[in-house]
Amino acid sequence: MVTLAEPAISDHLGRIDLDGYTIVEGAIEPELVVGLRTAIRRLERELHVEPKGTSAEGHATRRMYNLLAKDAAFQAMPLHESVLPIVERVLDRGCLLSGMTAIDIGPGEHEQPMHGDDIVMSRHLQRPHAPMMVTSMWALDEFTAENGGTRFVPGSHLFARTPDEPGALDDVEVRALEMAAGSVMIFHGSLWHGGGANTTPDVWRCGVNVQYCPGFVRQQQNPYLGIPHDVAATFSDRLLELLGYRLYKGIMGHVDGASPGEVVFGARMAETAYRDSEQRGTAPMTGDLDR
Ligand SMILES: O=C(O)CCC(=O)C(=O)O
Repeated sequence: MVTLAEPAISDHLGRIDLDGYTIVEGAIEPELVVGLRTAIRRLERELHVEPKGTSAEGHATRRMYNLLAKDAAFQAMPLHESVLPIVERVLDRGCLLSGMTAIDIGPGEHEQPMHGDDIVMSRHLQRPHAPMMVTSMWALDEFTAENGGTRFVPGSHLFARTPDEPGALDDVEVRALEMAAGSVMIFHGSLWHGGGANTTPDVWRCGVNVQYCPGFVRQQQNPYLGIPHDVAATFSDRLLELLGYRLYKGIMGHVDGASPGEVVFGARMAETAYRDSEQRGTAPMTGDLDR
């Protein structure tokens, strides 16, 4: 595992600003990589996961959503010390887990259409804009140009256009993400990218997208309904916070004045809208929001 000290975090942030992405080499402990890959392949068998057959999800790709409800092994991912400190600096500590998807690209898969992960929000904001999503793509197998390593366009998070516009891809440099199992690419949600074609006869490419969004944005995968509350009750406080069980900036997401976590888990996650942030001095109207 890479322990991220301040100079390294600043380097990664600089790369994300400039190029739209950074790669944390050797980020993940080898035993965690093996454990996650084993869990994914076991669940694929047990749950009879088949390609979903859309152009976004693929015709030879096994995808699984809502991972935190499926196996306790996945709880280590959103909190990982080699990734989360970078994401928290791009967004802020109130960021949310937007979703986690296992993406196992099989032989014969075609290229996924190029897109930005925050394309839904880009329709409402003028590009380029601040990231409305930050994606960490975890390689659980080696990623190569042949087995479906993610294709991406460096610097495209700064483009005013989106990749679906006619001719948008004509004059851009498309790279294939090649990285060893255990490395993680972290990228700005507006970066143009897509899963690669798998031209190998028999090599699968297993990756997991762990995606985060600002605390004021709707999560792509709904954890409040997707993760049974007795399962969520076993999660750490920080993981519950990342799922949105506390309030963003002391107000966003409240349920009749209480945090969602207080409604579901009681005192452990209690927070009262307006009052608690005023007492902390971080209230939106009267305090220092950044404290
Ligand atoms: O599998 C990949 O390499 C990228 C997947 C992706 O970008 C997506 O599904 O949104």
